[in-house]
Amino acid sequence: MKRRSTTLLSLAALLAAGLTALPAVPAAAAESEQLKNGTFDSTTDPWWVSANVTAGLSGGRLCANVPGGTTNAWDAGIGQNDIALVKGESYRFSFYADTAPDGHKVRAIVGLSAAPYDTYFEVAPQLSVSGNSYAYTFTSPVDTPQGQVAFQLGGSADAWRFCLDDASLIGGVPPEVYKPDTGPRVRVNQVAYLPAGPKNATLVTDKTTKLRWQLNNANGTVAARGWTVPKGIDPSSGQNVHTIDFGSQHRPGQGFTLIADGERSRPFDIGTAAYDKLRLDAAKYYYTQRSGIAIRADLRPGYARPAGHLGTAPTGDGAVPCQPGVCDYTLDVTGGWYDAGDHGKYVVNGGIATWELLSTYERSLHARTGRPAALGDGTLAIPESGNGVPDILDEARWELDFLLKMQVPEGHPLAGMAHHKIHDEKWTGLPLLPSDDPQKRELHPPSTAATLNLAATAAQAARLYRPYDPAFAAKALQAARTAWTAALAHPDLYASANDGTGGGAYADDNVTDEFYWAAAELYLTTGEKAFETYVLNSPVHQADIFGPLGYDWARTAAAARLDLATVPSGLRDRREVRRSIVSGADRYLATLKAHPYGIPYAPDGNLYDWGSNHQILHNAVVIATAYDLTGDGKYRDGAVQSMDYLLGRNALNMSYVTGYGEVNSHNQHARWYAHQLDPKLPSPPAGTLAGGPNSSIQDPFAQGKLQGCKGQFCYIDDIQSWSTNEHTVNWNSALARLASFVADQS
Ligand code: 9MR
Repeated sequence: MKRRSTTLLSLAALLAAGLTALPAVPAAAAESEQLKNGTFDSTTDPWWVSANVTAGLSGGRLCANVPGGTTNAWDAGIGQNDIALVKGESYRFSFYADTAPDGHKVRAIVGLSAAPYDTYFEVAPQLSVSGNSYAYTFTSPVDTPQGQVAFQLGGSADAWRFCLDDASLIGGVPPEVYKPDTGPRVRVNQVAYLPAGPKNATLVTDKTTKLRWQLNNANGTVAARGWTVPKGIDPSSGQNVHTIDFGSQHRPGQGFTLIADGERSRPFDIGTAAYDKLRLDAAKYYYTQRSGIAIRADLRPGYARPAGHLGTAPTGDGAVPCQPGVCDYTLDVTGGWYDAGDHGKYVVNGGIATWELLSTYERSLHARTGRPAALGDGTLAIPESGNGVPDILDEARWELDFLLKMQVPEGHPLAGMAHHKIHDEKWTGLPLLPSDDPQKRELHPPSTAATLNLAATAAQAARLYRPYDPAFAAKALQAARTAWTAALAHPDLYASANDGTGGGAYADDNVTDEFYWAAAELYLTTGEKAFETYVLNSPVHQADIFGPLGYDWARTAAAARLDLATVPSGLRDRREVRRSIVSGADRYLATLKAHPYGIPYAPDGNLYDWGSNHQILHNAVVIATAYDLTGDGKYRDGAVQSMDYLLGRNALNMSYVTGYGEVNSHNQHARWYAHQLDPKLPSPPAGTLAGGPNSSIQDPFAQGKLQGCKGQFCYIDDIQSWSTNEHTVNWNSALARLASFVADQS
């Protein structure tokens, strides 16, 4: 049945009101309907219906009786297949729907009808008993003859009825132009500037000559005034910008605003409290990432959930087999942290994240401003709080125990090597609690990179846990030695870039940096000559490793270099090592000074990398370490200033840390913090870092909205944008580390 759409109604209303300015109508000939029989006048063909649903015609609609008691949205549904989608073409997807009882949701998708069942567009509107029309525009990221429109109806405890009419997918429509709401043009750190720290802001304006600015207190009185400095076009955003330096203002307070060019910034504080909290929140993130343990409501109100992936095969991690043909044993790999928004657990990424948490703690032992008690026992509200061990060590231990379980046991081929990863056989949809994951779990082949990651982190753990748990320290060191020997015997077992179904590939075919890192940690813990010699002879040791992109899970040389520079040892050329940190920091500081948004990040070709936010943090960590080494305030200020960008001084005018700043990322791609898709689920916890701008926008959602984006604009706070807006353990560790440094500067 053809219903009058709400668009037509409002157009009629406009005409009745005497308004003649009609929206531009695209040439009708270019538009073409892709769905067959969306009006259900005499039949429901060619729509399919899942076996557990009964559907038929009712009042010129297709009505479906949906059973209760299913788990996932895709456990029940109706749809149509064999729809040709054209890459780069925009489509208007529209339908009418009603429901009984009121308030049910439908997950309406356009995707692939065959494995791997990719979703190109999805919405989940809440339906009403009286019925509504819905219309959306998206751009297809692929060419396929196997497109599908589906209405997923599962996941409800109770039975319900869904009725559909006027389903339409029209190709050739003008693309929807996505324009982010960037708010006031004065861009500040929306959280806090340190009283004694640098205070900078960026003004977006067409004006090319200097302008007046003023800083207002919360009560509206003027606290400071000055002139902007015009900077021209900023390549990272394409905007014409000025900078504002109000560093002369030292008095603490809340609710300041900065006014320039007729615009008032979002409010911010001058104070230190936010960083004490951020240090803890960034580290508290890990508890709710834990696998194999129920998350307690008393420790994380709103985040309680059953333990995920306990038990055995096929869906538990208690006795996980390998992928077919890879091994003939099973391993108990329960525990550890989930990597990100998915349920995978990856040794290389878990390893670098563990190193960074451990290093946050280790820095507090050695740095001039370090305060070990700040992350000590009782600070993180975790089950182990009160056991006499610093909480940050307890949290890292949860992952370390898992990493050790990934090592191939004695008596098997490749004994001593570490399996690269363990995850689902196939990708799952969102939302999905870890405890509801129906997929088969599999171990993937051992790799040299994973083995060296294990060696490095277990060796580091051995020195840090020795005062608290000597037996664990000894076990960790033994595992590290075993891994090191195994890696030397199998130096080129690389994880395949094609092994990315059901989990991330984390492929890396250059492991000279991982060898260097493992040798460095083994040396720092044991002081043994053989490891020192390996470090000194490594081609990475003298190399210039501080390039524009920050260190990360694949580029681990900096982990070694930073520790060799800061952890006490008798390393023969330790002075040169320390000097290399300072010269890397000088370069990052020069980048920051030249950047009108004040960041130590200017990637080649302005190509923001996947997870750019943590790379910015990592470059800032190098600057912070130069301060720890030299005590020179310019490095302290550079590191502190880098935080401004993450907390709102950026082209999008948003904080990338959940719960921090007036406008902040809170829809990160996540299966169990999927509040955007299911209001009963929480958003990510406060202190969760979003990956941030990623020029390559690999996910279809971002491709539909951000095509042609420039640098800083390649980000969208939507749960579907897994390439710009995921959260992950190795990014939050960067936040924990820098937040900890900044908190120590108060
Ligand atoms: O952060 C990872 C990025 O560097 C890689 O290029 C990308 C592709 O392998 O994977 C990213 O990591 C994701 C992983 O594959 C799966 N879990 C979520 C991770 C963050 O998006």
